[in-house]
Amino acid sequence: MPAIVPSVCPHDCPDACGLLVTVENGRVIAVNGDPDHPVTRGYLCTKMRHYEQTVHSPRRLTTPLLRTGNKGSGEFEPISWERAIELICTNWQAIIATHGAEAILPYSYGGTMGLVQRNAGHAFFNKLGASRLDRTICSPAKEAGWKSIMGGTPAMDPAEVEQSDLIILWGVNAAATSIHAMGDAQDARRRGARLWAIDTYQTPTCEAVDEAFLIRPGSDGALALAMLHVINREGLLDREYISVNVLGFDGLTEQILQDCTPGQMSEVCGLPVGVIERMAREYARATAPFIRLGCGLTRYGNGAMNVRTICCLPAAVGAWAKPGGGIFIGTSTGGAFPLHKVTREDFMTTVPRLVSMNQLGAALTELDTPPVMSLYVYHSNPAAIAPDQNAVIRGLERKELFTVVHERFMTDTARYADIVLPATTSLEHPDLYRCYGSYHAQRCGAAISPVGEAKSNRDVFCLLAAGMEMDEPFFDLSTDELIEMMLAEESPWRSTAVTEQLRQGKPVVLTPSTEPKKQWLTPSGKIEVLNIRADEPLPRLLPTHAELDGYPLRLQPATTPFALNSSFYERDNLRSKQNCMELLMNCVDAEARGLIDGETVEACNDQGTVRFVLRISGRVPAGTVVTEGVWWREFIPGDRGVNALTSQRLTDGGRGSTLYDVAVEVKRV
Ligand SMILES: Nc1nc2c(c(=O)[nH]1)N[C@H]1C(S)=C(S)[C@@H](COP(=O)(O)OP(=O)(O)OC[C@H]3O[C@@H](n4cnc5c(=O)[nH]c(N)nc54)[C@H](O)[C@@H]3O)O[C@H]1N2
Ligand SMILES: Nc1nc2c(c(=O)[nH]1)N[C@H]1C(S)=C(S)[C@@H](COP(=O)(O)OP(=O)(O)OC[C@H]3O[C@@H](n4cnc5c(=O)[nH]c(N)nc54)[C@H](O)[C@@H]3O)O[C@H]1N2
Ligand code: SF4
Ligand SMILES: [Mo]
Repeated sequence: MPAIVPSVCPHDCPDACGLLVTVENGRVIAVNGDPDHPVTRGYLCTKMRHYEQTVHSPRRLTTPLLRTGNKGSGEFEPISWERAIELICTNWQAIIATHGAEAILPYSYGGTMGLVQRNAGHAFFNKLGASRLDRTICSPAKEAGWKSIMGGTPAMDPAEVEQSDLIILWGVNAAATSIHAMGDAQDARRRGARLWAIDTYQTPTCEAVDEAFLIRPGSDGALALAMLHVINREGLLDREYISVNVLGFDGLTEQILQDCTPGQMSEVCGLPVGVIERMAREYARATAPFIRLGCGLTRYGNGAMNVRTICCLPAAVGAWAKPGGGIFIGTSTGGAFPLHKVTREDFMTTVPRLVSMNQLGAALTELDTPPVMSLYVYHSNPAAIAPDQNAVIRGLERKELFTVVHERFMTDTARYADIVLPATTSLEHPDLYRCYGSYHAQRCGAAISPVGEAKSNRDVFCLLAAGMEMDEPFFDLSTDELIEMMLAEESPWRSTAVTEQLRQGKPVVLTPSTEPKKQWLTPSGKIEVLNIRADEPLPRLLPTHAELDGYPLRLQPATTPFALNSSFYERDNLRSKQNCMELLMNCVDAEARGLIDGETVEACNDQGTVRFVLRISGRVPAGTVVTEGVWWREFIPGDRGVNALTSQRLTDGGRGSTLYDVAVEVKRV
């Protein structure tokens, strides 16, 4: 008889869906959405609908491997776990003796979001004294922009969207990346709310809204400033709300009256003046306008400023005062579980150097004092996902670099490893999950035993700790014992009853310790449009990096519904829905270059050259080209992926990646 086992989706997605896993004879035969999970409501995205095909994929790594061919060749022979751990520890001991422990660099990110498995390496590397990784590839500019105006104010409840009459999906491809939020927005629309999307090209989300506004990459700040200009000019500000809740609004209006007319900003963002004016009026006149702010507009040299400027809009019209009004950027439930019990910063005896994950290429090829002599990668695929792929690969090719990759599949990164270790999928290990799209959390156990000889992140770090002769009792604790330690500590975010439900594996709702929208957690207690502590005290127009690069087309590396970053490319059915690594281009740009639909083209800039199959498409405005997905090298037309065109430059706040701030020229091969 098959058994139904509850689990949680481990992916880097706002939802952390509740799963119901059907297990028969130790194998997963189906995975469904939990109908009783308040966010999931029984439906999963296309990617996870057949997760059993990932779990039991013939491509799964099932034993440790030792490199036999050149780096990158993918030639390996199986070895035992004992031998693998012994080789890693002997190499590390030699490196530490010669260069010191800072010569070892961990690299991890979003393969699993479970609190224990995601953070499993921290205690080990803290104890070792290895270099620390600045995990800033995703959305730190969004957080920095929010923080500079809203301080530590928690996110509003996204469920309020149902009370809004104007919903703006701003720089978020919700139909692909937050399907349940998209469902909520559609429900509100059916009840009469208007739904807008603001994007750089016609995404699946744009297809599903009342009106989509396509702007130039990184120009959201210009659009928001122009809207504020119009709202002010036409007397649509909520002056009473501003006088009580907002600091420094007059300084902003003075600045934008001169410099940010719709005419001037239209040149920057590409929308006609009349459209900007209409957007401003409709936004200001809506009863409870709700903005869902995505990551799209944040991965630019001006990303934090874009967020900060958009955050002035609800303050200007008093949207926060109404149920359903405001901006949602994502929940932050850090206070709910004492993660320090897993990460053990107290194991550090010194504070080792911090290396940006966005500058891995430079770290591997340029750092000295000491050079990086060993890289340990777990639940991440930097050879594909990190910016400036050419620099990353040059680094990974270094003969003296000792690379270990703990993975489920033979990824682009694993191909460069000296030793590959097989990793469990989320159905093969326990964990505790929270999420960033709502205030839910859930704990789960393993649904099946590990496939082959795969081991979880936590279990591997316990073996490595023993191999490096670390005598901390912490490394004898199981994942469940660590979860129990976190749950045992009381937190205002969860009552005793909620903690008990977590122990039983039920989805729960966490309660933020401050009530959102009631209080501004900034030094002045107001929304700080004027922030005297920031380098730029007031929001203003900042340029992107790429507009100064001198290449004519802006490239958008975008997300696809059929993959999640570089995950899911093992699945033939999902890959075939993406067709191949395409470059979408407007017919105007194609004609100007004499390019034909379906031919192989090369996009190039100062970082590198990448081959794509050209797709002439009306979904992309002239001047912008788009490619979707982060493809594995074995499936692409050339030998480099899209990140050979992205750069190691950082955002204006938060030290984030500028993965979308790219300019290129495109030509026939
Ligand atoms: N199916 C799927 N789901 C995912 C992921 C995935 O790869 N695939 N990735 C996961 C991860 S790690 C993350 S961080 C989230 C990200 O999810 P989102 O927050 O949705 O971010 P993106 O999809 O990166 O970008 C959102 C949209 O912004 C647009 N955009 C790009 N630049 C600009 C700009 O300058 N202005 C405006 N207005 N729009 C712009 C892009 O075209 C895209 O449609 O999704 C998660 N979920
Ligand atoms: N061009 C371009 N580049 C991007 C993006 C983009 O949209 N375009 N998105 C960026 C963003 S937002 C992010 S967050 C990053 C994400 O970058 P990554 O965090 O590297 O995410 P993935 O590409 O999904 O790779 C995760 C890997 O972890 C492995 N894995 C899964 N579970 C486990 C486990 O339990 N243990 C171990 N050891 N391995 C496991 C998976 O097999 C997979 O290969 O990429 C960034 N890079
Ligand atoms: S990737 Fe997101 S939408 Fe899909 S199942 Fe996981 S949590 Fe749910
Ligand atoms: Mo991300």
